Amino acid sequence: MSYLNGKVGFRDGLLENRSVIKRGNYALIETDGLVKNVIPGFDNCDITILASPLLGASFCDYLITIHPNGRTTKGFGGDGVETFLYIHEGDLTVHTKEGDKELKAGGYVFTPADASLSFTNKSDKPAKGFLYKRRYKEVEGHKAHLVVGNVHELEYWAYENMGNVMVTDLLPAAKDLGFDMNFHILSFEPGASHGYIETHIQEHGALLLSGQGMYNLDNNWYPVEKGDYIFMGAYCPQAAYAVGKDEPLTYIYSKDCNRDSEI
Ligand code: UGY
Ligand code: MN
Repeated sequence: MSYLNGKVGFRDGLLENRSVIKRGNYALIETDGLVKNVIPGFDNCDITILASPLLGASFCDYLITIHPNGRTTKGFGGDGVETFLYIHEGDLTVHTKEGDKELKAGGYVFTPADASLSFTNKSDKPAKGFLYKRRYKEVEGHKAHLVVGNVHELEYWAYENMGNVMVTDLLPAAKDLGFDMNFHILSFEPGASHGYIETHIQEHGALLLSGQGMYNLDNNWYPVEKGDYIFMGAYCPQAAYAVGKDEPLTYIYSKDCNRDSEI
């Protein structure tokens, strides 16, 4: 059952679900089973909290549907918390210190920790997004800044010299130590895969935007598809094969960067 897939009430088949939760290590969360969470400060929005510290993540991820006239009433984040919003369907007006910015599908906004994120859906259709917040880790002499963009206007390049895997960075963290995290998009043509099973300290929260694949999480293989969410905790071994015929396996994901480990 989920308000997101329209499957509610009596079910024809057995109760079954692909979600797997290994707290602190990884989680695969499919759409079926997700419920709405009420969060003060959001008007006329449906929100589901995905990753959180209760799952073992140092950040929070959310699915958000902003209905027509839906809006933030007090700003999200700020006071040391940075935020990011990616819109995968619909239009949204974001209110920034540089004025109002119009996000279309593929649009995104990063708001640094000294400002909060606010928006209004002025359109007559719902806007659907992937929302993120994290406590910012400062580093002397550097500072993150507001970023507004659209993934359809970014340059993509071959991932680790593999022409059937494309990647892009949504934030300028590779050139700016002020950013302590980045968002990326990775896209695997059917049959493509990572070149190795990664093991690294960084955490990820990934939303699958298209396609199907087999995902390795801590050396367990899981079928995955568009709409699934994956949390990968620090040091969780991870890799994917894309399967299917026509559609690439594409996901947007966060990754912390540019900071030493705490001790
Ligand atoms: O950037 C990354 O660490 C990315 N390659 N990880 C992943 O796709 N699971
Ligand atoms: Mn990784």
